[in-house]
Amino acid sequence: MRKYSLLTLFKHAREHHERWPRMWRSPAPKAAYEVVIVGGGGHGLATAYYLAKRHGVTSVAVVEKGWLGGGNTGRNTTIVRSNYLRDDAAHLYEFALKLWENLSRELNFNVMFSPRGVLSLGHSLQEMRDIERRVHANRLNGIDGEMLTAREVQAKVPLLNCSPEARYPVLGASWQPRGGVARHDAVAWGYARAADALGVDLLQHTEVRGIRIENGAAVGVETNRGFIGAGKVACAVAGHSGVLAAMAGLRLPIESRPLQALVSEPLKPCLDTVVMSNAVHCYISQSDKGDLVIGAGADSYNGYGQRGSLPVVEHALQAVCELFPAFSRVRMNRQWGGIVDVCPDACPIIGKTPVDGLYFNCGWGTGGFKATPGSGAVFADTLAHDRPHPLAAPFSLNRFHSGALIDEHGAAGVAH
Ligand code: FAD
Ligand code: PYC
Repeated sequence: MRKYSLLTLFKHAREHHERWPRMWRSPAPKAAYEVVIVGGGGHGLATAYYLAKRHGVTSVAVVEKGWLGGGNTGRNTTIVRSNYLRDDAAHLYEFALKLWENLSRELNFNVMFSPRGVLSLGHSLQEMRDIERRVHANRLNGIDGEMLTAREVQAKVPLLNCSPEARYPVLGASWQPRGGVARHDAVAWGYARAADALGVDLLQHTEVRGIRIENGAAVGVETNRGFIGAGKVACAVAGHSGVLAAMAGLRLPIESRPLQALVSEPLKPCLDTVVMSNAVHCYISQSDKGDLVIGAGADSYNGYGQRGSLPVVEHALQAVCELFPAFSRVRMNRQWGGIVDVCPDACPIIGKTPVDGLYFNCGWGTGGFKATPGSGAVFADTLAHDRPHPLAAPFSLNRFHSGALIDEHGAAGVAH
């Protein structure tokens, strides 16, 4: 093996840090684009990428008021799974999971997708019945899933307190082996770099302040950098969906709520799956860096602040200590919040609005990270063909008029 002196290593590291190529351009806005996507989170960036890659639509701008991936995409606990109860939702999330499985290769960017399995614990007979129903429904849809006994759960997660004396004893769990976690920033960066390479303009620090509508159709967006014309305006702004909709005179059935997460100091590897518990209520995994990544329920009030209240975080940590007594002395490093966009049926809205040329992809609430590739692919298809992609059709805004809601509160895994 070649040996390097410390000085050589230092010089090498410095040089490479100084000469990193930019991953995407920073262009000035053009006067107009075929499609303007508002929101540079994972969903907006994935939509831009698939528009260019699969549909040859390259006159596209992604308009982001902050930095790419700085919203919920860069703030979430990165759990990826497809074990939803209803057929329509299960098909959509499974489509996304299949894209995750090849995403690093597709983007030539390591998104660190780690299919380490997701456990959903059952702590009561009713919860076990609900979990089992979901596993059966998943298997009928060709989605992997198994029921585990408490003993099998204990064997998978030795640190978990499976004592029958616990306040809410672990009775068993569902297990989706193909689920797991991914590196959230990398997903945004990978899509951004690939979209830029295909000619998409990524406009950061560009805030949409108005949607210009002429003769009942959206014709562009007013921004802090001037007016940008658009053949189609596609909003993927998560917690700000209500704000953008109001700019077009629309009201969406969406509530914006804070959802918090926190990470601990790094530990040696001790947890190699994702554990979710609805009853005690927390979800936890260990990042490749060693931090425990922890989350809980949404704060119960509406708001646009990217922070939440202390009781929710305290409650999550009580749950972690109850499930994992060995973690009770672990120190927490950081806490933050995102703004999640929650629909009454805990399912997204994808597609057209009553305003011609204006489309929304929103309402993913507490669970849209896992959907990122699938959401981008079906939204791009919907925009390119001006009709809903078959997987997106059940998730139209119209379901709130027809009553065809798709209740996924049980599978959401997050109290809200
Ligand atoms: P975002 O990433 O929020 O992107 C929207 C972008 O729009 C933002 O960057 C914002 O700055 C921009 N924007 C807003 N208004 C404007 C404007 N006027 N002009 C220009 N730009 C604008 N999901 C899972 O599947 N698994 C999880 O484990 C999970 N955990 C979560 C934990 C937390 C704490 C949070 C907050 C969310 C979690 N989620 C999870 C949900 C998931 O993060 C989101 O559903 C998903 O990331 C939404 O992606 P997005 O691209 O639609 O939104
Ligand atoms: O949707 O799996 C999920 C999830 C876990 C934590 C937040 N959302």
